[in-house]
Amino acid sequence: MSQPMSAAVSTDTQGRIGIITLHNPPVNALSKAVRTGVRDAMTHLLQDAAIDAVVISSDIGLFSGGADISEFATGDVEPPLPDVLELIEQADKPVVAAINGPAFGGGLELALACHYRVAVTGVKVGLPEVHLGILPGAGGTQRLPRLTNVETALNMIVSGQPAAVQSLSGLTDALVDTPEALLETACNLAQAAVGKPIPRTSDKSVAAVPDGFFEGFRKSVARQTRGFYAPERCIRAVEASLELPFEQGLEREGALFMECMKSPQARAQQHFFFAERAAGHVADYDRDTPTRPIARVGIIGAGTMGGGIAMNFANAGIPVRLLEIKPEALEKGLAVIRRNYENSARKGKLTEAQVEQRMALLQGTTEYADLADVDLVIEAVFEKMAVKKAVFEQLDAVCKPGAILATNTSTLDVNEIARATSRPGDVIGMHFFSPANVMKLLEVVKADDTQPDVIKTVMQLAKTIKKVAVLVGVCFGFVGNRMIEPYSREANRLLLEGASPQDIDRVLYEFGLPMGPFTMGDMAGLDIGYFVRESRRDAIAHDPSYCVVADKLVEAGRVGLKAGRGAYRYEEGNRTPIPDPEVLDIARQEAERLGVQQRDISEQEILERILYPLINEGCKILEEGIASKASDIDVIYVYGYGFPIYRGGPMHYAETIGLDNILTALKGYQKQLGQYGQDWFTPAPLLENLAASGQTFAQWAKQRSQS
Ligand code: 3H9
Repeated sequence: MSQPMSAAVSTDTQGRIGIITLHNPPVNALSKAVRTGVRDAMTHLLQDAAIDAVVISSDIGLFSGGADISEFATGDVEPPLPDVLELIEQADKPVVAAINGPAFGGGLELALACHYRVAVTGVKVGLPEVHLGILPGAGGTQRLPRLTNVETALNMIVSGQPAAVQSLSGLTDALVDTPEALLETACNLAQAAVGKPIPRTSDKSVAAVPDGFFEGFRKSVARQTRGFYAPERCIRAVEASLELPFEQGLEREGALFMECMKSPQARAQQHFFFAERAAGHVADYDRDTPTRPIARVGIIGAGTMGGGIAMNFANAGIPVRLLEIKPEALEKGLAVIRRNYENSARKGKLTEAQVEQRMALLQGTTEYADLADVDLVIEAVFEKMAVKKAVFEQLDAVCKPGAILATNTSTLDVNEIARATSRPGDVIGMHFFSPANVMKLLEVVKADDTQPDVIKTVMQLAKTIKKVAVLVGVCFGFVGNRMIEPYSREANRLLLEGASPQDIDRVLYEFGLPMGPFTMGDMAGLDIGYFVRESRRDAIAHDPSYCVVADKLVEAGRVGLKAGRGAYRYEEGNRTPIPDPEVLDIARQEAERLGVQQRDISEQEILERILYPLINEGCKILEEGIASKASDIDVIYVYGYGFPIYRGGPMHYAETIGLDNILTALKGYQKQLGQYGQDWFTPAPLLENLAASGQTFAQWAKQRSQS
């Protein structure tokens, strides 16, 4: 008879085996109720003379997603997870973990503390704490090296990547093929262990590693861990498993865990964990809103963007019709996709058979009529309103009723595009980021008439194609590109005032971005920004200093890497940017012409001048309702623009600096800027309000939703 210890944990018996079952949907997080429940259940079963052994299992699809991250902020750790696991490991009756589904973080640590582990083949296990800015703090860094080996443990803990349970030699004592067979096998194993010496992981020793192993490992991960605080602490904790006896190793792990937990990076990364999930909580639809089935997709344009978008669907097993008007362009597009897949195969990421399966899902066409039966069509043609409208008129004529018509525009008015059709309710923006087959972000743009079921369908479809979708409203550039505008504008203005491209790039690289604005601009092509400026000269005409150096560079043929010259120069066949005095000369001449005094500019000023206007724009975007939450902006910037995740995104970063400090700095720069550019620094009313009231973005959003 099953006895609930708490709503989240129950006990049952099978003969002389006690079974503890976790039930804390959605992920069996090890919240206070679960830790208390497991501790009480263990204590009860260990005292029960009718019980010889214990099995710990789960009755939801996961074994456990680990510690309850939402409890970290409360500071309530009682009963501490390490103490509960100590109780399990020191039990004088054998304890078996029955791992039915994913076991992550504290969930895997729970299993590691048991005396035996049985798992379903294929289940993923991992210690992803590093992604939350912390390390496994319930014995994972000491027990995993003892059960597997140091190298496996280091790789798992520092990368945070999960592995299939069967690939981890030493971890499990038995594997079963189906979840149905698990409990019986676990109970049999428990029964067979009765009366035998109890194999405690803490009693095992760690196999030695060659001299210099840890230094070699540090070097091998230096690039991907640049700027992060937790990975080095993870390494030190695993080192302790070799250097110290188990108990002292646990203490060292605990101390390193607390160091990480107190770091601003942990707060930022945990903020981001919830931000990413909150992006999927959208007020425009609810549980009852239907979705439209998407079995076949059409894509207009087989260029870099269209091809990348098409690959996402083929990767997810969804057939695609790829349309180009010119057969040569179509052939070229399909050939590029094949080459991309073949490169992946060469790197061992795909098999030859998978390449062929994916290519078979991509059917080229030059006829709009072939899109008559698709459920969703995504347009990825030249970024000009007239061209887009012509495409949507054609789609309106050929697509079946109910088909979703999406545009991949990165700047244009989706309402105007929707009005080119007789069915604006079916029109939506799907703004992919380049390269579209790699970048995780998808800005989903709702226009005035977009129907809730269309929004819900596209938001859910994003998950199917492994994108993180953020719903945004219509304005020039939506969220991401609108905010990048002040970022590049100020970088250019600083160049005019005397900072060099390499100074500016270095400051942003050290802040944590993958590269600074000038290296990025050269890679993308400076002509792209130039064309955008050409299309909005009216809006910028009042400021003759606006990106003036960038304009001069383009006009001198310095369009970036592809020309071997941009904000830097490049040697033939080499992508390394080389500082070029000619660029500084151009900046000097322009400064003289405009009466701008060149000077030495501090690193702090460079950072603030570039990031604070971007944050200010974020505030305007929030106030206008273009983004519904500050955390959505953070998700867009981390996944779309490489903003360092350990700073939580620009809006979280703003709160760590203090909104009042940002406001003061903006006002200071506004005064300092002189004749040109002052208006760009006008603080957003929302920033003024929050700085005055001391409210956070989240508190403001909550208040707004209630009013
Ligand atoms: C740890 O264990 C520390 C220990 O070493 C030491 C302690 C002393 N806690 O992702 P989903 C929520 S640190 C609280 O959409 P999926 C999530 O916010 C932990 N909540 O589902 C969402 O809520 P909502 C180490 C959590 O099926 C809902 O559950 N563990 C937690 O796509 C569904 O989540 C990790 O880092 C949690 N641990 O993926 C694993 N996990 O519906 C973190 C999820 O309100 N979790 N939620 O938006 C994951 O990676 C994925 O959630 C998982 C399921 C793969 C488990």
